[in-house]
Amino acid sequence: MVKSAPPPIASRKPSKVEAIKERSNFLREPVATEILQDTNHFSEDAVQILKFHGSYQQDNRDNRVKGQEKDYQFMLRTKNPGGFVPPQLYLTLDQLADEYGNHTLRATTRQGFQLHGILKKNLKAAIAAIVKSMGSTLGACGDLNRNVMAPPAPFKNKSEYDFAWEYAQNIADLLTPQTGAYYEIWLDGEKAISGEENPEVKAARQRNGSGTVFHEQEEPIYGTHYMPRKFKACVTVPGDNSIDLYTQDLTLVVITNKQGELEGFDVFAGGGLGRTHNKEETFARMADSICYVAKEEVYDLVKAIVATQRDYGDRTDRRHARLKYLIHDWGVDKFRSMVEEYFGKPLEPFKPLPKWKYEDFLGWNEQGDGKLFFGISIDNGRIKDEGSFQIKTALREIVEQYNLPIRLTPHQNLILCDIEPDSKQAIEEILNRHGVVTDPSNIDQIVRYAMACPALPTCGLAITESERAIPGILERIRALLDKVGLQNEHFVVRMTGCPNGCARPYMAELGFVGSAPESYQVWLGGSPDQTRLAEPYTEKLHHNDIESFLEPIFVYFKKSRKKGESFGDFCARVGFDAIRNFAENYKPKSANGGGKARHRISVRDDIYAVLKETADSQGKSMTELVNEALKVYLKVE
Ligand code: SRM
Ligand code: SF4
Repeated sequence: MVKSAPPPIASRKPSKVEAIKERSNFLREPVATEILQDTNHFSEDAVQILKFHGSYQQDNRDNRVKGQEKDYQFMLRTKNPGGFVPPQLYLTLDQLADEYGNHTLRATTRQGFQLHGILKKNLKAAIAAIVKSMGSTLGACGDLNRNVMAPPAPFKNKSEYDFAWEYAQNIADLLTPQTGAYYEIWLDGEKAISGEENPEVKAARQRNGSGTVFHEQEEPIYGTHYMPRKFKACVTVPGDNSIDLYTQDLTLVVITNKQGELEGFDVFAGGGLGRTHNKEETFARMADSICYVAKEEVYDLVKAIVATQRDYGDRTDRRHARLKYLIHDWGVDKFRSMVEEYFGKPLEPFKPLPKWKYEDFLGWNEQGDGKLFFGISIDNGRIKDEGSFQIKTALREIVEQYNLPIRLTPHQNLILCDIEPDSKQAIEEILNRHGVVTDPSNIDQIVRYAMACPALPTCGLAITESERAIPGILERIRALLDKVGLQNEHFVVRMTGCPNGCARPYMAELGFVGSAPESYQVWLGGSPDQTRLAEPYTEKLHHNDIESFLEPIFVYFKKSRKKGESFGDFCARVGFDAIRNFAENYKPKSANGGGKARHRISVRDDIYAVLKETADSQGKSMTELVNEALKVYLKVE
């Protein structure tokens, strides 16, 4: 099969970022020059290139004052294939958060860590420290392959998990940018001390299928222009959907034989969630099954898919540049034939797979080699010390004392691995002493399965609050469920401050997507195992109206659900017309459920955040605190 020449970069005008990449001399400039300047921020062009190095220029949006310069700071994101963080790297990140950051670490939805609040003058020292602790931020952001995800549960007696981690690492290596820019800029040219690269991966990177590589270029796979947009991949095992496989550009599923030996991979492609409100041409999309590939050919197939997107992805409109749009516009058949051209032969049919399941593996679990692993729920991935809740200190103490590796989960949680059974009690004691809930059944299950993106104050794209708002909103949802008689009910709630979808809200059973200040678009109908896309039910729900909006829907669910049916499955089964019809005719029994009268007032988002923080640190409810404060202010006895 002979591959025809790829199209010229674009017959329409390429986007601004394409020219910035081209001018950058493989990600060097203008970052290399500007990092040496005594300024507190980078130019527009440098900001774009800096992303490829794993950092975003941000400003603290709480501190914005009209007419004054922004409070510039930087976010740093690590790349940890399969979420694996060795103990030394964890301790370095923990220290950097205190030394240069905002004293928090943020576990992300793609199994990485983020540091926030770093000043430009400290960026180089922070990146150098990460690299010297065997970590990396290279390619954590930017138009290239992002962190490769894999199931986080560290089973040692299930060979398919080993293969998933091995290939997640190898795909990450295969698609790592080859430019020397990273080491030149952040380590003064000193190459990182890293293990020998897998020779198979090295050879695969150079091997030209049919036009998959550029010869004699610093970047054999990416070329001068890198990818048209970010590219996201994961490797999982049959049945384990802890990595939200339908939302990825590329998913490989390990296929083993009866003896547990690796044979090959099933391949999905074309998932992605980012969209823009009121732009119908942008949408969340679930990945399609594409083919099966034998293990010997997996790198060539990955390269063929990457090359197809690299050469045919839209470089003129960044809102239309992800692989999902190429597959949507072409159809799966045309996509398959183009991949075949690069691959050099026909693709094999996809193999049947069992049903997907989602488990979070919180609490104590057997690892399968005599050791234990312990999954800890971290609210929205934010590792911080606050009042009597000192998870950051507890984790540092544990990792220091027991030298434990960590696996970050795609749900912003963390798993301590390789624990000797006789350390179990002492580790639990450290956590309890620092106010961390160790028994997952003591966590409200709505909170346990919920996620929110960072949004305000760090995210420049946030339309409204997310991470800071979700605790209060979940508390209110719990109260409402109790009120309508759904005491022990739980389902997947996810929230984002804008439609980009960073906490994957479109796969949730109840998704909140920021659509205006203090308001959310509401998505219903995703499944508990994230195998179905939700749909937008309403465009703008003010957060004050959450109870009146959700109450009829919960009552309908309680009344008409099938036995054991989850909230998301119920919404998808009955459909939005039926839900709307029920809601329109619904008459609440009494405004407050017949109990004591409660009145609702709204407070500004920033005041809400301080109120929540103070209430948490004082161990009081927010209502108690407001009443106390108002009593004093209004001089009420
Ligand atoms: Fe994201 C941009 C945070 C996972 C879709 N994402 C951003 C930025 C960098 C904002 C920006 O561009 O200025 C956010 C930084 C906020 C901050 O202050 O930290 C941000 N995204 C995150 C994280 C930290 C959210 C979290 O709660 O953990 C996740 C980091 C993952 C990592 O370690 O690499 C994160 N982002 C995702 C995911 C989920 C996933 O990958 O599984 C998605 C949806 C899946 C997808 O890509 O389709 C996602 N982020 C986006 C998009 C929309 C992309 C698109 O195709 O339209 C943007 C905006 C953009 O790229 O233009 C974005
Ligand atoms: Fe920012 Fe939007 Fe992503 Fe939230 S979903 S982190 S608001 S880009």
